[in-house]
Amino acid sequence: MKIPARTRSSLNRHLFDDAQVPDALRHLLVDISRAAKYISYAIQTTEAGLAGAVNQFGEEQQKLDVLSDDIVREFLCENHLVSTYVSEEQKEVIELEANAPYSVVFDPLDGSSLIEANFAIGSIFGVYEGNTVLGRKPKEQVGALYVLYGPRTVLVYTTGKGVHMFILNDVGEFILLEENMGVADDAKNYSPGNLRALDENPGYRKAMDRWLTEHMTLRYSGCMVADIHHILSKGQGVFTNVGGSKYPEGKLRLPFECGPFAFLMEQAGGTATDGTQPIMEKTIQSVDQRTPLIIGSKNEVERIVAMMQ
Ligand code: P6P
Repeated sequence: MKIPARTRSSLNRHLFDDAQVPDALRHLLVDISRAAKYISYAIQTTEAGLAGAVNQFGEEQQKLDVLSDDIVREFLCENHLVSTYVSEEQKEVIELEANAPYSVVFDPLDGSSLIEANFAIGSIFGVYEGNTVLGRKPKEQVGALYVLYGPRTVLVYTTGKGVHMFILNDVGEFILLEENMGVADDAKNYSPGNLRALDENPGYRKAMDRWLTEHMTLRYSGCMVADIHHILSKGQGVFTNVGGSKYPEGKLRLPFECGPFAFLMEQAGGTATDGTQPIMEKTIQSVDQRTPLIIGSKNEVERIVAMMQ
């Protein structure tokens, strides 16, 4: 029987036909997308501002980031494909099944402090082959994806063959919205985090002054998933979170925040560095390892690095 022409491209079908990844990786990525649907639902139905309190039925409401972590864990256990995982919500590497083929890093709900302000927040995932993430480099990832819970819930993934965006439709399926998202070499927008470092980091101050004098457009929400998605969806921009006294290595974590985004951004034609080396080349030494991050349009990243030398 001839396979019907493609009328809609689901995530599952795109992973099979376009990414052509091994079935086990496709299964794992689809399961991660299933977890994201439940997180999206939890965000929509939890009375904002009551997260982590008691709901109108007197039931204890878990904080949404704890609930999101539990949801992801449930799906990572269900498919017997995950050997270990590293979560922003867990202090140690969590071991599931020793002989399973993949290890996963994730931030189940990045930007959760913004929930009560009803800002867009997101989940970040990276996938490695094998049974450990410690000692690995982000360039070894076989998959990276994020889900942005905004006015629309979108999922963006790469497995090394470009960056592709899907939207969660009314029947709960992620449907292809845009293939091969790209980032231009020059930026018009800037997204500067950890501004408390401006007074202590002269190079960062120089970069900020230049963005202001060149009248570039500021776009910053406080959630890196939304801010870096802004770069990918606009096709240009730069996002920074660099060191200062409060966070000497910057605020963001290498394993489950900067590593997955570095893979995605390089696949989109951009770049990601800590100011001295590519994020993709940094060895993960601990689950909560922080790193400075300058990510986005190549030429702008290079200009910032030169000023911060
Ligand atoms: P700052 C959110 O908590 C987060 O981890 C990132 O999503 C975001 O970019 C950063 O922290 C915000 O940092 O310094 O602006 O509060």
